[in-house]
Amino acid sequence: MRKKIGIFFVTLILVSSAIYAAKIHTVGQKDRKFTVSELSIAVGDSVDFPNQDEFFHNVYSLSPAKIFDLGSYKKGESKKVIFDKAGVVEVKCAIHPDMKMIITVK
Ligand SMILES: [Cu+2]
Repeated sequence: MRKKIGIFFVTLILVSSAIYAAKIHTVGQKDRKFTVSELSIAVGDSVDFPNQDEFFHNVYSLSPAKIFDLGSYKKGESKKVIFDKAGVVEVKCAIHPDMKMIITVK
């Protein structure tokens, strides 16, 4: 009986983790701005950062919930970041100081 209960819970965990599939969100860089100023995502989700401008951008963050630096890249290129920790992440561009957006990871 105890073994059956154990199997039941293991199955339950496997099924519930399969139901939640991590999502991929998109935040572009267009006209020297991020296409979204705020985004709310779940832990484990990723965000794709396509450059849609004619010039380079360098997306990065120094927020403790996710520190990253994608380096500078040109139009048509995109880089993806996986957000594995809950918290508020301020995303900026190293080339254009006015470019800012917030990702809330829950
Ligand atoms: Cu930029």
